[in-house]
Amino acid sequence: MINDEKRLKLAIQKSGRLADESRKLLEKCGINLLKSKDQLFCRAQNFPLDVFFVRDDDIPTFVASNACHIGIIGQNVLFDEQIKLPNQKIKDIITITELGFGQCRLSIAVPNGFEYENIKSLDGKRIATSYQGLLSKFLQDRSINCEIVSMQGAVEIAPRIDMADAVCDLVSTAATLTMNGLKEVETVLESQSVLVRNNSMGQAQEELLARLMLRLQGVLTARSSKYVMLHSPVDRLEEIKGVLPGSESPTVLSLQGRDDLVAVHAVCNEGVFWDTMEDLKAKGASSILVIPIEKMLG
Ligand code: PRT
Ligand code: ZN
Repeated sequence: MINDEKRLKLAIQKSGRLADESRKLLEKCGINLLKSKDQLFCRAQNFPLDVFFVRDDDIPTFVASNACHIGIIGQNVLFDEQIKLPNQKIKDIITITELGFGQCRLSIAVPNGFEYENIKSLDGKRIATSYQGLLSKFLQDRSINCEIVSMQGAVEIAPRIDMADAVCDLVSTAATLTMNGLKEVETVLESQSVLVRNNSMGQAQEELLARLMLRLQGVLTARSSKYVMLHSPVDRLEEIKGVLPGSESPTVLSLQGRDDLVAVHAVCNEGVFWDTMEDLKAKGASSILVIPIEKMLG
């Protein structure tokens, strides 16, 4: 029999915008999940991890109550619940790391015809939102008085049916706002998905979490890093090394039969964009290869 006390429990979104990326991240950490569509719980095959598939709004409660030790959630949901709910254990949930997916912003938007000058233009207005916690704090911090109209979805239609004068909703491309004749005027929060933890887990879980974090950091660092290989004229080597973004000590190798050229291999920790490559080429580099890195450790 498997000892439950020696397993780490993770809550992720069952279905929705964060579900696929959360699962993919676990796969990249070498953790295999066998899950049929409506399963609520899954025991990982090759790591002492149990995964619970729940609605994103329930993740803070799962983690706070120690039903799960860790969770993957959007900051927008986490912060909103932390403001709204009196439960101290929810307030005590800690963010371990940002995960770099599910990026969006919580914004206030008004109808195109609304003459908006600054935040004071919202004083006395009705704002529809599913994020009462974050919105009321944002307004309170700026001494703006509004009536908050609480809605669970379809917030963007509220001004059209005269339920509200403005909305406060999540935006990624802004296509939804545009389609509904709304314009963004204030950003309440920039958000992305994060890995969170509670403070109630035992020593066994702390150790498993440390093991998981090593893998996760490897995946996250690798994702933002690239392996660059190029040929550099010997007399321009220093100049070329200077252009390689975020690489500390590139490997320099001789090329057989060439004393004017060397091969340079480097792990670049920052984005390698087309303009970096053009810059390298302009400095005399040739045969430039930029390769994604799958995993990195140490
Ligand atoms: O069923 P469950 O409760 O688990 O899911 P849900 O329906 O509450 O959430 P879901 O799956 O829609 O979103 C989960 C999380 O994804 C959110 O909490 C955010 O952290 C993140 N996220 C990232 C987004 C968006 N981008 C996003 N664009 N969540 C929602 N949207 C919606 C937004 O509400 C609006 O309706 O997309 C529309 C706007 O998109 P654009 O591209 O037109 O601007
Ligand atoms: Zn939800």
